[in-house]
Amino acid sequence: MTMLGNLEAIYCYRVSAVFLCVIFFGQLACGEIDWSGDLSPANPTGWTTSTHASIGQSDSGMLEITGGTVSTYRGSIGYDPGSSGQVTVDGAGSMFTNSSNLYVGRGGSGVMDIIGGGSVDNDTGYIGYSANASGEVTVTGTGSTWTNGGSHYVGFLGNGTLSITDGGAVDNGFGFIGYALDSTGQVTVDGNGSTWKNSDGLYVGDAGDGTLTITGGGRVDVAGGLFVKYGGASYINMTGGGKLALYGDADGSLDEFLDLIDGSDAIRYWDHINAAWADITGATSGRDYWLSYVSEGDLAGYTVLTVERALIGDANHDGTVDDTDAALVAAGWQTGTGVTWEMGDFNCDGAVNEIDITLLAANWQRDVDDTGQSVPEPSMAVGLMWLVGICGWRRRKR
Ligand SMILES: [Ca+2]
Ligand SMILES: [Ca+2]
Repeated sequence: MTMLGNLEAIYCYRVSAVFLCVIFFGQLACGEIDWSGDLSPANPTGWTTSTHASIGQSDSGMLEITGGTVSTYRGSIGYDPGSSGQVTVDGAGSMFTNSSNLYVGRGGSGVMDIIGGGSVDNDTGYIGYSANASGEVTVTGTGSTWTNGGSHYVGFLGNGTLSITDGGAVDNGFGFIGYALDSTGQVTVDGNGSTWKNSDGLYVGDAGDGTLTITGGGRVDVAGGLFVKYGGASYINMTGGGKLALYGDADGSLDEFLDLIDGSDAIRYWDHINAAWADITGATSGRDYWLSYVSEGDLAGYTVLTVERALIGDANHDGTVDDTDAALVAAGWQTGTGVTWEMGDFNCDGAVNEIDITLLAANWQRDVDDTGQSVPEPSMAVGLMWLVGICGWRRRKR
C-alpha cells in the first residue's frame, strides 16, 4: 500500500496487537495498537466512526496506541461504576479519534495519557462524567494534543483532573472546571509551550469547585468570558512565569485586567515574602507580575498577565539584566507618582535613583536560572532582602 508517494505501510498481526510499520521520509517507524482486559467491542482494530466503544466496560481494560489510529463514534474510558479504563496515546502519528463525545471516567474511573506527540480528538470531552466517577488526563510533550471541537468538562458530575505539561496543548470551545453541584475539577498548565485554549469561554468553578494552576511558563487563553466562582474554593493560582491571556485591551492596570473577569477575580500569586498563595491584588506591579497587550501573532488582541518574581534590575522583563535595562533606568531617572518597575524603580520607593542603579549593577548580565529566580551574590543578599522587605511593607501600608 502506498501513501503520499514515499510512505509504505506493512501490517502484521499477532494475538492481541497490530504492528504498523511505516517508512516515513526514509526512516522506518513501527507502531502498535495493544490492548487487554475488558473492552467493548472486544477488538479495537475493528472499531469505526460508528462504534460505541468502551475501554473498561464493567471491569478493567487497557488500550495503548503507539502508532496508527483508533476511531470510535463515542469513546468511554471506565464505563460502569466500579470499572476502570486506561488509554495511552504515545508518539507522533498516534491518534485516538472520536466523532462524537469522549468520556474519561464515565461511571467508573478513567485515565488517559497523551504523550510524545500523540493526539486525541472528539466533540465534547468529559473527565469525571457521573457522580462518583473520576478521570485523570495528562497531555505532555511538544506536539501532544487533545482537541475538543465542543465543550470540555473537567469534573462534570464527578471529579476530573487535567495536567498539561512540557509543551502539551488542549483546545476546546467552552471549558468548565467543576461543572455540576458537588463536582470538583483541577487543571494544571505547566511548562513553556504548554497551552490551554478556550475559544468560547472558561468557568473556573461553575456549580462545583475548580482550581486552575498556571506555572513554569504555561499559558491559558480565553477568547470569550472568564468566570471564577464566588465562595472561596475556586481559584486561579499563578507563579513561575505562568500566563493568563484574556481577549481585550486591558494592560493599563491590574484593575482594568480584572474587569475582564466575571465573578470573584480570585487570582492568586505565590507571595515569596510570606511563602504562601495570596490574592494578586496585593502583589506589586513589575516585581510580582506584569501586563502586556499583544497586537500581532496568534494572541493579537489579547492582554497577557504574566506572574513571576522578576529578576531585580530586569526592567523590561526579558529575563536578563543588560544595556536595555540600564537605558530604561537612565530614561526614567525621576521621582513622583506613576514611577514603575519598568522605568527602573526596583525597590518600589516611588523614585528611580542611585539605589536602583546599585540594584541593577548587582545583577548585571545575570539571567534567571532554571527555576525562574536569580540568586543574589552573598554580599548583596542582605541588602536585597532588606529592600524587598521595604516593598512588602509599602504594599501592606497602602
Ligand atoms: Ca532586561
Ligand atoms: Ca527606587
